[in-house]
Amino acid sequence: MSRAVTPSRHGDRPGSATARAHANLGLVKYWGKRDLELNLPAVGSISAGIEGLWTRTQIYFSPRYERDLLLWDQQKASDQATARVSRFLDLVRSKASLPWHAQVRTTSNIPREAGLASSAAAFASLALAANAAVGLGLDPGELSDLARRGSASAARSLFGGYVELPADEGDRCQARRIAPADHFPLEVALVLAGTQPKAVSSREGMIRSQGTSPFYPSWVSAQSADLDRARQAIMQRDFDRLAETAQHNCLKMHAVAMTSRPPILYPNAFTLRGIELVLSLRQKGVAVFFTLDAGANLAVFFALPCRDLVIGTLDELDCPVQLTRVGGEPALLEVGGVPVSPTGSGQKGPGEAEQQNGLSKREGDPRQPPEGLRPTTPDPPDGATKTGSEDGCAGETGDRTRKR
Ligand code: 2P0
Repeated sequence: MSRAVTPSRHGDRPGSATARAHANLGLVKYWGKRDLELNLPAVGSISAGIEGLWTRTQIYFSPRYERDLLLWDQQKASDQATARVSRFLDLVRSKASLPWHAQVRTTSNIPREAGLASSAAAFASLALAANAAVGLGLDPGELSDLARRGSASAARSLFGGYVELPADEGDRCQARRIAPADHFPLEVALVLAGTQPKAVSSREGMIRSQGTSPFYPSWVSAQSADLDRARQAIMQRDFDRLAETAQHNCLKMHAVAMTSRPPILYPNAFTLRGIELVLSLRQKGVAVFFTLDAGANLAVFFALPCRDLVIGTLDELDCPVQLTRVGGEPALLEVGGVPVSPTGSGQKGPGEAEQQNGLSKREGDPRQPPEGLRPTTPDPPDGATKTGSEDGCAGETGDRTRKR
């Protein structure tokens, strides 16, 4: 699609806009590509938007620029990262029949390339801002299709709450919202077990897995059943069904990664201990489950009544923990210098002012690796001996998770 645009129609700052988008974490994972050039997924996926992880992107197209410039937190980005953004902007320029280059400035509280969906938030916010800056007028579905070309998971960040990106046939693939976050409100503890950039990117990992893991074909063939289960669980607010499906799907994805040649190991010792702790809570009937993307950081989803129990148990890890929830509505903040956010300020999104680093002091710095893993397992905190039913946080009986 090519639409002639007039960037100068936006006031006295032609071709500029700012948008915010959030990270999302796969509950049913995307791992594999059907088309490398068009970045089409080989499998469908379902994600949850993460309220506390966001990226804010400002874009400014101008005939004065000779090339694209990318600034990350006011620092010039690497040539590689700039080239990736430039390739994405070529798509926008082609759709808009616009020759101008752009300056792109991002601010984010997400550790980069650490399995916390930094590229999803980055390309979703970039797509949203670029669309507005050049007046393309793409709707959310079309925008998600565009964002997918930058990073497939970015398609899911064009919507908050629970989102599905199907593995459609053809050369398009748009995400769609399954349910808003308040349909099935869940809390999330992000256990920051390793926030350094991963050794193997998702893209490289997927290509390697497709070519070498003996389990890749069965991973692909079982995916639609997992998608059906997770979709139904979300619609029915069935915590246990979602928990079992998400955990199993996560472990399958990592089994495929681990059995690639050379192997790809994203979890570390902290991650594995965290998984053990979550599984022990689940055995006691606590409404909690884990997942991890292409990185060591563990995402622990739980029902609100279980909060103290879950946090107290995760405390054993001595890792920074960021508390947040499912959410993550994207927002267009300004166009041509004119605020357009729903709040009217166009300046701060939910939690932005309070969470410039995404963490309270107690929770530590997400960019610092945790200190050593404790050698022994201490007694569980007081709450950990309770069963779910005693404090209202059992998998199927907690207030927030009861089936309708
Ligand atoms: C997911 N991941 O569903 C899975 C789980 C990583 C592991 O979506 O190559 O960074 O840019 O399209 O979008 C990460 O995938 O990969 C991802 P590209 P992307 O959350």
